Amino acid sequence: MSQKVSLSRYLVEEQRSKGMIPAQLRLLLEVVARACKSISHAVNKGALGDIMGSADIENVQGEIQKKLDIIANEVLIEANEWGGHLAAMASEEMETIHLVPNRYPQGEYLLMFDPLDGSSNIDVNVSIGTIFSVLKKAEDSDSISEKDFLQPGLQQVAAGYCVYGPQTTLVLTVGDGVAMFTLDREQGSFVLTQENVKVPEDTKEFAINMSNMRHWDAPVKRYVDECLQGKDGVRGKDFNMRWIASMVADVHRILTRGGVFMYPWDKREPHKAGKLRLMYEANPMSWLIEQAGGAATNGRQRILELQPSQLHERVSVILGSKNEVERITRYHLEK
Ligand code: P6P
Repeated sequence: MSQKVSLSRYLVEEQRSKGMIPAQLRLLLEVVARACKSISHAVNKGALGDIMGSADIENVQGEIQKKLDIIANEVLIEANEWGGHLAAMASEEMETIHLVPNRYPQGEYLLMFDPLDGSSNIDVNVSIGTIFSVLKKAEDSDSISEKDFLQPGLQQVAAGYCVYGPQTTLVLTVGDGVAMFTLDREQGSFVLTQENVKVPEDTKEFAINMSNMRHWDAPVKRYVDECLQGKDGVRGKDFNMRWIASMVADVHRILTRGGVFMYPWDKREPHKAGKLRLMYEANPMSWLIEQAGGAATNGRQRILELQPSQLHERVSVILGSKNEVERITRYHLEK
């Protein structure tokens, strides 16, 4: 039987062969992976632990937090504070950035995360996940502030997610392709189960919340209508549809078998660019998709090139199989 490659061994060998994972970044990724293991353990308890349901607290997004949202956020904060690899953290669940306490040494990395994406699915036992993105602080930056985080997605040095589903799988890129690690619960470690992940350039599967159809902009409606016309329409093939309402699960399916995911701007809240957050949802997922040969735009621009103006800003997201994303983007640019 071929020897199992642990996450730690993968990171060491990647550094040895490609020089892309310096020791502090390796420590960061191992700490985040351990935090995800703890979150997976809490999620898997379900109703057996006092962790289901709402915490009856509203977060910065105006959403009522689930108990597990708070638990996951605290696990990530506590795991990353003491290691000396971070300067600061930012989370979907916290209005402002979280500086590493003075009692610990400061590092050069900035960590952003959505601690538990898709948490509306917790109580119905549907896959959820943790999304994370890593940036480097500017060399000359001594007092860290929110503006240190406002870097385009192209500046990321690592990004990934951990999906808590039938398997707990960590998916990671440091800019040298995408690798997947499945949690071996007997050993308690993440084991490499796929590398050089590739998203097929074409697909017959789209993901969007169809209940918002009447609110979509014309290019999105045109694209979805053509998919629904199937082989008798301009696309000449039938399409399937999936919507898990958990971005991590939908993106994992696309990285595994292709597809296109859309959460576009719509007329419900026209002043908002979209529902999903740029810094800790769209940017890490877009980099993973691009590293696997896919594409990611906001309908008009490459997501990774967008210059953020605030920590929790939202963005329209169209990502997945390259040829589908290019078609949808073309429809937007023709409008
Ligand atoms: P809707 C989960 O709340 C999330 O942020 C993403 O994970 C998911 O893709 C989307 O929102 C689901 O939104 O409007 O379909 O419930």
